[in-house]
Amino acid sequence: APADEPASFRAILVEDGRVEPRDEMPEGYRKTLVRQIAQHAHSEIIGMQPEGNWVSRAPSLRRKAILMAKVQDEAGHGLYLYAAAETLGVDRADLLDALHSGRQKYSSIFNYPTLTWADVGAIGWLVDGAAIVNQVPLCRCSYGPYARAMVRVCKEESFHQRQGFEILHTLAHGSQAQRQMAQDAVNRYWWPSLMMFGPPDDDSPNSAQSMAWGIKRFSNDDLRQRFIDMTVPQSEALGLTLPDDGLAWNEERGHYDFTPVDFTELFEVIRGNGPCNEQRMAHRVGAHEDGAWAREAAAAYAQKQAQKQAQ
Ligand code: FAQ
Repeated sequence: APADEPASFRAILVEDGRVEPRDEMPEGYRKTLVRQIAQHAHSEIIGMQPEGNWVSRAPSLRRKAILMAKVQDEAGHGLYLYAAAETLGVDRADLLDALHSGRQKYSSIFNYPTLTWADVGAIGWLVDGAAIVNQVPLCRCSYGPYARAMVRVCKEESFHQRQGFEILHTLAHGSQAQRQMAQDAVNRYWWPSLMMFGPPDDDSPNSAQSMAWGIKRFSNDDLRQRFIDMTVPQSEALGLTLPDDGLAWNEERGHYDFTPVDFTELFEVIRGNGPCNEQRMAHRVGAHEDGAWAREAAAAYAQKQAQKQAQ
């Protein structure tokens, strides 16, 4: 255990209790949580862009209304998570600065383009599906505010996953061209979705400490396997294939075998060399700059109210 670990903190972990903002905690624990929660929040906010790209081109009024609600949910998750990070004594404005200057990361998955309407289905089914598998255990994270935030987020992600599945189901049972569009989207999003779980366990510098602290409950590889096991039967229900010839049920392991993931692609995307990294960051920074007037107005209003109350 780190030298600065208070006995009271250890006692909470041993009892599988929740660490709350006022509790003493090691500095490393606080820093790790800020890193993970901020990255998670940034992912939700940047994650609005790929699907937002299709709001104005959704194929029907019903699809458009559903997609707008989904994208707004992601904004809500992001704000909710920034609030959870703020309980650790950091400032939201500083976290945004860290995102905009590239000091903090966001999920690799949002650096891929959404080329067709079927991509909206593939993101809902696969990306939200992977997010749920990763986040359900986070509902039991040792840090109370993060764990509680995850409960509501997971409920909304379940709805997102179903809407994606339903889009793909409709396309897969439509015309030949629609079927092909659905299959193409799944082919492009499958491997990047597996990369969302992070590097393999033996190449994951943060895992051991995060698991010892009860922040992560399962390893990156275990969650990746769980996602694959859950998704293969769903692909069969959709009538679509997953782009991996190596997928096969392994009776002995009780899991699906699969071809090893090419993690050089993940590391390249994290380094900034994915297909859309530049575009995503430019759009985010631009939106932040365009919003300066709203932040200034809110600050001026708050100041005025405070002055009135002081009088
Ligand atoms: N992309 O030592 P580890 C969503 C970084 S879902 C980018 O294994 P850790 C919902 C990692 O930060 C997506 N970077 O790290 C949605 C670390 O770098 P650092 C968001 C990655 O933290 C759906 C380094 O590599 N979900 O937004 C990635 O123990 C649809 C070494 O890795 C979450 O953030 C990656 N894929 O495990 C929204 C979940 N993988 O920080 C819109 C919470 C790893 O030391 C539309 N986060 N890195 O500089 C987690 O569970 C963990 O942070 C992991 C990584 C599992 C992502």
